[in-house]
This record gives sequence, C-alpha cells and structure tokens, in this order.
Amino acid sequence: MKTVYSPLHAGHAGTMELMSGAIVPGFEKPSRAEIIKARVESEKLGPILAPEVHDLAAAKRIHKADYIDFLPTIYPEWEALGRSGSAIPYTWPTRGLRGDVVPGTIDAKLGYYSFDAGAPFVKGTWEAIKSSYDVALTGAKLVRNGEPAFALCRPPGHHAGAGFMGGYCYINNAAVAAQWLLDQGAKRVSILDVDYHHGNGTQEIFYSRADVQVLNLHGDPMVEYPYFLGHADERGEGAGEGFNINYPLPFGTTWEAWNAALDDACAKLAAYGPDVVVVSLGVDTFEKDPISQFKLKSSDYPRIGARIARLNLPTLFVMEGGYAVEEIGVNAVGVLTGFEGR
Ligand code: Q9C
Ligand code: ZN
Repeated sequence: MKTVYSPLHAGHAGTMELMSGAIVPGFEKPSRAEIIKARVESEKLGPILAPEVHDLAAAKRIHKADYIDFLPTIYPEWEALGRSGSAIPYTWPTRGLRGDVVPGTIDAKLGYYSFDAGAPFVKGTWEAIKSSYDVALTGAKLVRNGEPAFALCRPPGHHAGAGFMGGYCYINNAAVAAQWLLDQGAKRVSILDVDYHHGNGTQEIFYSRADVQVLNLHGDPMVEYPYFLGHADERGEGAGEGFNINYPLPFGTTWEAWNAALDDACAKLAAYGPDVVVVSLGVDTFEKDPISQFKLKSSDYPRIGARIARLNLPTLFVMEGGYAVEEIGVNAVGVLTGFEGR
C-alpha cells in the first residue's frame, strides 16, 4: 500500500512535557516518524508520496473555526513577547471559572483552547500540524479512489476535540479524514481506534452522530490518561446513541484479552456496515512503551492488521501514538504488512 509522509513534521522538535513532577524531553518526537518511514522502505510496503497541500476548510468541518485560526498565531505571538522554548498553558477554565470570556493574552488563550499541558508549541509546530493534516487528507483521497493507504501523520490527532488540543494532538487527523470521506459521498464511516489511550477527541466530535461509528480500545480511564473520558457507559447520545463503543482494559492487558476486545469491535463494525474504515493506529499498546501499561508483543501487530483486513472494507490507517521508538517501525509497519497478508 502507499504511504503518505511529509518531512515538515520534523520542525515539531525539542518539545518538553511534565512527567511525574519533572520537566522532561517530549516523548512525541521526530524520530518516531523517521523510524516508521525507514521501516516502510526496508519492508518495501510500497511508494511513499508527498501530501497534497490543502486549505483549512476540511479542518473546519470538524473543528471550531476560531480554534483552527488560533493555531498558526500561537508561536508568532509567543516570540513577539521575547519568549522561546515550548509554549504550554498553565491555567484552564474548569468548573467554577468563566469559560465564556477569552482574555487576549497568549497564556489565557492557550488554556482556553486545550484540556491539558500536553500539546506544546515550538517554532515548527504549526507547519508540522498542517503537514500532518495534509497527509491525512491525501491518504483519504487514495482510499476514496479505491486503494488502502497509510497516512504517516505526526503529530497525532485523536485527543484533539472540536475546540481544543491536548495529549500531543492539535488537529484530529482521523476525524478530519472521516468527515472528508463522508463529504465525498460515503454514507457511513467507522473509526477504529487501537491506540493505547482513549481517543477522547474523536469520541467528542462524533458523539451525537449516527454517520460515524467510533470504536475505542484503550487503558481504563479510571487509572489511565486521559482519565476524564473513555468509560464503557459512554455509548453516544441522541442520534448517536449506540454508535460510540468503548473497551476500557486494565493495566497489564496482553494479546488474548486485547484481541477479544478487537474481535468484538470488528463484529460491531461489520454489523454497522460502513463504506470506509479509518484506523487510528497507535502502537503504544506495546509491552516496552515507556508511558503505557499494555503488554502487546511485536509479533501481535501483524495479527491486528490481518483481523482488520478480514473486514474487507476500504481502509485508511492514520498514525497516532507509540513511544518505544526503537520498535515503533517494526510494530506500526507490522500492522500494515499483516493487513496485506504477508
Ligand atoms: N507526561 C497519544 O498517544 N501522557 N497521546 C501524560 C505525563 C499523555 C498520548 C503523561 C499521553 C498522550 C497520541
Ligand atoms: Zn496513545
């Protein structure tokens, strides 16, 4: 299958994050995408294409326009204040505070448009976000035209909601691709999110809709980030009732239990009968992932791809998380070669 990749991701580099009371180098780093790309090449998965450049209309089908318009202004405004490093918020309009007035200062705006301190901005971040979006849309076009595709997105997207960033995510690439496919004539799309973390942004975006089914396998939010969404009783609302399906799983989950959840999700997906599947492909379920607690092995990833292939549906893979950099290429591309049956 074809891979879509942009070198512009690499400008989103040198980020910092808070981890157990310390400021540490960001886990979501450029080498992730480079190593996956190298594995695509060495496994001869197929051609690697540059993305087509898009305007932001497709982003605004999913995200609030003011949020999208804010993103490119962040770092210029930060630098105009004489600041450098990572632009990160530290105040949020939570319960008991005003969420309806947005002060004009950059620190306030960063807090207003985020749910955590986990989506830092450096000088090249906006260009990387934009390239990741272009990669997703270019992959979606390949699928619309009849072939499976791998959108090697970086930064990832599934934690980003309609009006907020967080958890390394800014534009929800999988959601944008799903909406674009609907706008191109698909009647129903399923998003199968196999990243270790719950895709809270994707869930929020489609929660009251019946035309996008969202299935999510992830660490139980009672003990795992993003903590405040992802429980099994979240099943969608209104017209979307029944079209959001969560599989929270305990720390230490190995292939057997994880695969049972995948199999159930695939059965529900097949019953829904979508025209297209968008896979939010995170490989942070891996046993050696530095920030995650599942126990999948490298040999399990081709089996994931093979199960998805059995759905026999047009499929777009959109890269999400995975932080065990040494094995990220083997694991991510393992899903894709498994999908291809080799
Ligand atoms: N630094 C994705 O996998 N972890 N995002 C916070 C303290 C946030 C993961 C731990 C993990 C976000 C796309
Ligand atoms: Zn993740």
